[in-house]
Amino acid sequence: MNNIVASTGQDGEHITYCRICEALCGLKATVKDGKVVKVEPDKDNISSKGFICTKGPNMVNVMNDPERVLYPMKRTGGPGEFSRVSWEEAMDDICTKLGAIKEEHGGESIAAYVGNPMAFAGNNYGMVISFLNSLGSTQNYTPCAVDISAVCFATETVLGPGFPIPDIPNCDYFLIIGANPLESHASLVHAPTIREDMDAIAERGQVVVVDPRLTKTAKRYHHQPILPNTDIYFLAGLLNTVFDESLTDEQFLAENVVGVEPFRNALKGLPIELCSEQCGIPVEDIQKIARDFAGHKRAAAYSRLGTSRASYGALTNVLIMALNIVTGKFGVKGGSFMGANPYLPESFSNRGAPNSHGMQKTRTGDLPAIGGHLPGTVMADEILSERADRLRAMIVSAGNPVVSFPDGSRLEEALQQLDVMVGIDLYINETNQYADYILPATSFFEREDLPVFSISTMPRPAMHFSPKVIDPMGEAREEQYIFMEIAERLGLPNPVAMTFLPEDMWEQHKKSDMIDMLDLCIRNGMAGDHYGENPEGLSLDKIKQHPHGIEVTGIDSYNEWRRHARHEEGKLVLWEDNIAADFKRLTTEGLRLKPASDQLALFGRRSIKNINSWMHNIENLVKGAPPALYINPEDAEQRNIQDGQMVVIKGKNREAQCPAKVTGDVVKGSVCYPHGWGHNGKANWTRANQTEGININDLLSSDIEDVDALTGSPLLDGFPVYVEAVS
Ligand SMILES: Nc1nc2c(c(=O)[nH]1)N[C@H]1C(S)=C(S)[C@@H](COP(=O)(O)OP(=O)(O)OC[C@H]3O[C@@H](n4cnc5c(=O)[nH]c(N)nc54)[C@H](O)[C@@H]3O)O[C@H]1N2
Ligand SMILES: Nc1nc2c(c(=O)[nH]1)N[C@H]1C(S)=C(S)[C@@H](COP(=O)(O)OP(=O)(O)OC[C@H]3O[C@@H](n4cnc5c(=O)[nH]c(N)nc54)[C@H](O)[C@@H]3O)O[C@H]1N2
Ligand code: SF4
Ligand SMILES: [Mo]
Repeated sequence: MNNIVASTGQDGEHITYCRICEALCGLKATVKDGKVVKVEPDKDNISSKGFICTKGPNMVNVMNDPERVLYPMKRTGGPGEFSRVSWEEAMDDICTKLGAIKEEHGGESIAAYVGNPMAFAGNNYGMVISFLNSLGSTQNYTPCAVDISAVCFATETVLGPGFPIPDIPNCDYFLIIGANPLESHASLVHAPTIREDMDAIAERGQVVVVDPRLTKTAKRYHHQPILPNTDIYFLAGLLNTVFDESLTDEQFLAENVVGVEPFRNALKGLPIELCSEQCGIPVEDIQKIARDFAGHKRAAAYSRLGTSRASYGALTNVLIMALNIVTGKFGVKGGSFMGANPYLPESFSNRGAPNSHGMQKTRTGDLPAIGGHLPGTVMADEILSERADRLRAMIVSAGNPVVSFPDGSRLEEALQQLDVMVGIDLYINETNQYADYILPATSFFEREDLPVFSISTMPRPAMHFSPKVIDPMGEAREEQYIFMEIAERLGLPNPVAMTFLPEDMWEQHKKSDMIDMLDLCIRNGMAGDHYGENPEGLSLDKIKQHPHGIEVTGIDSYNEWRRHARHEEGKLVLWEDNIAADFKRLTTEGLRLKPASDQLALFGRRSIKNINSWMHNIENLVKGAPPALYINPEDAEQRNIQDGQMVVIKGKNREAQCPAKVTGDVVKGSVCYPHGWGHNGKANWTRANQTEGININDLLSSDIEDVDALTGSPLLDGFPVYVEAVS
């Protein structure tokens, strides 16, 4: 193994890792004359073993994109019209305005939205929440409501905060519900080699993919089609079969679970015939999957986006956890378990902790914060509200909510009502085009990092440190230093120190940054070196000596859930008020936003060459035909729609036109179109603006009555639309 790497900015090969998605693939970057000129897979990376996708190398084109923002920019005209200013001028004005808003209207008038790429930046974790708290603000928005809130809700309700992960390396039956890991490279489970892992499972057992579309993953393994937004019924059908046929693990339930009886009784309100009719899967097929799942000693049920933004997304994810639990496949080899987090100390315990959900609610709509994240669905309302402490200032870092949330056109109107808006980004995008200032961020090649978010989703825990490959280009700065400077200028404590240390230590750690703090946590953590007490343990220095990654050992991952359990006796909880209320809603009201007989259920897709809204300025990734609306041949025939013809999709508040692709890959009654497109020409990405996709989210709804009451998540998959041919 080649452990000798060039130091920051030096010509030669640098070992680093990709931070575009959760796979965190190992990369080898070649630097010449101070620039990254080539990116290849790091064949020696202990997790990704030489796997990368096309986006990793194309990140160099993002970094070197002539349209990248490399200097602080001040808006000097309409949306998207900016001129270069100095950091000093930008920071002076931003801080004066934020200070005045806090003084006059209170901290709650100031919000932040931190987008997806920051989940992979070890330099960001939790820091923005601390920054807001020091201002007296709880207005922390993220994409969670369009992503993981349902999972977070379910996990914290049943167990405690964290993520349940499937033991992919060891299971023999892998039930995937609403995820497409061969294109997404897996979410909420770190699995860069997931294709090899799933091939091995298929060899020794079975991989079943429940999806309304014959995806790449479904095609390779066993596909079980389902109608969008009906998984709640499919899962109720599975669980009823498990209970009715006594496929439960009674000993595990007796020792470890409370609330089984009321949970089981509630399921009786959803008989399997009803479940089958609603989700479109024959009774025998539901029963077979239940029997096969329970019958394999090592089986794991796993789901991602396809179940998370559904009309009962939170309850659906409770049922997925319940399926793993009642069949005795939770916390065991080959089942699913709570990922270990080596940043936590050995003494960590959640015993007796309250459920954080609903401790904070949105001021408009009364929707719960999930894990401290407010649903972005209400941002426009919060800005446009009449209340004295309405949102007047917003910092958007690494996000594009105008495109990533439903009804973005309304958010665009609202953003123009802010007194001050700051963007921190690599680009001028559809959202920060309205900012007063855009501050230039570093790409991952220009900063050091450790995995933080992903570490507890690793079935095979491993630590990777990446030094900076090159110094920040232009005047780009890391997000943490931007927030630290704003805090200092406003006379507030260092948000990084606030995140990790008790108050009496903040002054002493005025200049400490994220990597300093993470080192502290690792060394004191459950796998740490405890400053010499455990010489075999981890420290940042030790991790740095292993540029291709180092395995985290000495953690009993399967039993890790026990220290995360909130229940006073450390048990799993299948019944509480929120679950009861949602079961009642489901059995009395049925599905929210169920398509009428002449409507179709619109759901999304991802493709390997794209990541959400932001790599569309790169020619390699967007060349070719624009995205099309996939429609089933029967639905197309009914509407006189020919393959390739333009169609109009009519959503809640708006309509849009795109080409149709007639294909049996999507189930009858549904249509499929990806999100992240529809660049409206105001952002300054020339190539992206030439693409012909539409912003599908603008057809969907953020209205309070349309979102999931338990999480504030909008319905993104299964939204009812009308589709007609354009003559
Ligand atoms: N190439 C690429 N990779 C990515 C991303 C990207 O944009 N591009 N995004 C990253 C991000 S931010 C995330 S969160 C992850 C997401 O990771 P995944 O969840 O694995 O990604 P998706 O492709 O959205 O998979 C969701 C699947 O659910 C299916 N589905 C839709 N509606 C339903 C339903 O009602 N029921 C069921 N059972 N299935 C349904 C869809 O057809 C789709 O195949 O991917 C990450 N990786
Ligand atoms: N209909 C529909 N909508 C969806 C989804 C869906 O499946 N269907 N998926 C949802 C999901 S899972 C997610 S995660 C959200 C994503 O939603 P967002 O996070 O709001 O949006 P992104 O498109 O990821 O935009 C990321 C921005 O960060 C910038 N950026 C990239 N790297 C960095 C960096 O290192 N630092 C800084 N400061 N900026 C950087 C990019 O230029 C871009 O402008 O979209 C959601 N929206
Ligand atoms: S799968 Fe692609 S985008 Fe994701 S981390 Fe690996 S190289 Fe990067
Ligand atoms: Mo996401």
